[in-house]
Amino acid sequence: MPGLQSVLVTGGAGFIGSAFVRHVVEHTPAHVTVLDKLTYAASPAALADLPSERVDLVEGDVADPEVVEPLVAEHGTVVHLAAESHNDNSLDDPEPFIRTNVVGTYVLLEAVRKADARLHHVSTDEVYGDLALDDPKRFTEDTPYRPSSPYSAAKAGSDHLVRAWVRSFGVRATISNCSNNYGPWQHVEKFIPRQITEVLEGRRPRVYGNGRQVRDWIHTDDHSSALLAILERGRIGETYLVGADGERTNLEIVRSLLRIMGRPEHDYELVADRAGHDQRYAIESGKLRLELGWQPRYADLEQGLADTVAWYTEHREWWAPQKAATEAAYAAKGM
Ligand code: NAD
Ligand code: TDX
Repeated sequence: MPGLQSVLVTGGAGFIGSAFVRHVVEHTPAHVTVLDKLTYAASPAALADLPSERVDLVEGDVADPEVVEPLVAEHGTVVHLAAESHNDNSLDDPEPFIRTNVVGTYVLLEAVRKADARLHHVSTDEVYGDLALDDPKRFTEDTPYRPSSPYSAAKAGSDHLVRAWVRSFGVRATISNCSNNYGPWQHVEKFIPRQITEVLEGRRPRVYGNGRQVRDWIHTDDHSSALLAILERGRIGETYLVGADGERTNLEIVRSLLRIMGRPEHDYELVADRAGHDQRYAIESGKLRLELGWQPRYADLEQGLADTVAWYTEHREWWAPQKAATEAAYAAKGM
């Protein structure tokens, strides 16, 4: 596509969305409009230091066609990140996950179809279900869909809708499925920020089940550069897997965080397991690397974790207001 001039980013006040907006402002001349419902997960503060002439924030629901249609028509290019994103919440109440992730994507697709806009849909590797711990395979673009949780099933549904709109209506869309992200501005409900902030509050990290589950970690800055590469150079109708070879067990991550934070490596607690807990995710990202020349910058996960610990240590005023309510909800479930 010709140089990016203007882009609508749904969910752009969230963890990954705000990182992507920062990346676009830094690496392109484009104007960015963020459409975000500003749920409990949003952090408008993450956008506050960006130049106001480059970024607008519109508060609204991606499932509301009256809000979405004029914005899509005005911008012509959309990157879709708006979603309910936390597996544990989807087990407590699936309804918002269906509304935002499935119905929201449908409403956006109809707006994109009417405006003949370009769409990039941001999804997750969890649509593929999980791999066994002793299985050497990794997910590829051809792995069959087999989601486990209401969250991942709703994301799988959204991916299927995008593919159907490409095939049936000729919508110009790409899809990416990324592994677990870490970095600044991630809500304290998620694994890495939860454990860092538990230690900062003088408590012990809390690991579900036996802690042997494997996640494939990537820094949000690397996810952002992948999203821009796909938006600018990806082939319409294609899916790209995004990952940075960051496989670790949950216990390995907790031990690394404890080491970085100067605490004994065994100083964690095993708590109740997540229902239906996926065992292992792992991404083969050769297509993205070979076709689009993408490479992660954070090759060293330990360095990325150390940077993230430093960020949470310096941003207590941002996360502290969310922390007590998040922990109270976990405590009620024995997690
Ligand atoms: P997040 O929960 O931090 O942010 C989601 C944002 O979407 C929030 O700002 C929220 O206010 C907004 N939002 C929610 N419902 C909305 C609605 N109905 N209308 C408009 N905005 C709404 O999530 P995240 O971790 O930044 O994830 C962003 C996207 O990336 C999601 O689509 C998620 O499935 C995908 N993803 C996340 C990861 C990860 O590790 N976090 C990995 C792969 C893919
Ligand atoms: O306190 C905890 N203790 C723990 O052991 C929490 C919050 C999590 N865990 C475990 C569960 C998982 O095995 O850590 C792992 C990571 O958990 P989450 O941060 O909840 O992430 P996950 O369920 O893997 O999903 C994440 O990656 C894929 C994002 O939340 C999704 O939005 C994304 O699609």
